[in-house]
Amino acid sequence: MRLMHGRTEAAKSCCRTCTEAGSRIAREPVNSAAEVVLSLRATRCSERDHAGVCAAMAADTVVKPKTRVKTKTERPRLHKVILINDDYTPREFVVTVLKGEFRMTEEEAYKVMITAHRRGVCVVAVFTKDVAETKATRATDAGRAKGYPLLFTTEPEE
Ligand code: TYC
Repeated sequence: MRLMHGRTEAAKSCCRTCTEAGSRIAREPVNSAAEVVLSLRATRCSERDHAGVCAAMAADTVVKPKTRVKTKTERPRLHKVILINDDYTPREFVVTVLKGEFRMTEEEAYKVMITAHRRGVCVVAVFTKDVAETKATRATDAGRAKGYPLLFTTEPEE
């Protein structure tokens, strides 16, 4: 069988019964979203066991979808780590924590620290939820270990 303008066409048959079966299929419209390829492999055809031939026809039916399944992988939402100002933690200690936990240079860390100092808060960086929470906890714990109220929080990015 061959696909012809959305219909199948009997390519070859080996007996009258099969020709009729083929023609019947040929008259049936093909699903527009699918290409139906039917191959006849009637090696031992006869009127008597033509049911077997039809079964072979059915078994050889391959449906090849024309439409493609597009997998959409959504990126994980990022979370901000926010540094909160306080009146007690020494500036230099804040800089040290930023450098150690967030791999910042002295200059970057100072800018973040001074922004939090002046404005009350400063976004340090964005990470996946897990990483943001782990880093915020570790940085906050570093301050607590020294008796400082240094605080890092997290929140999801818009
Ligand atoms: N405000 C603190 C001080 O003057 C320094 C500081 C800056 C502390 C930023 C926390 O998030 C902070 N010693």
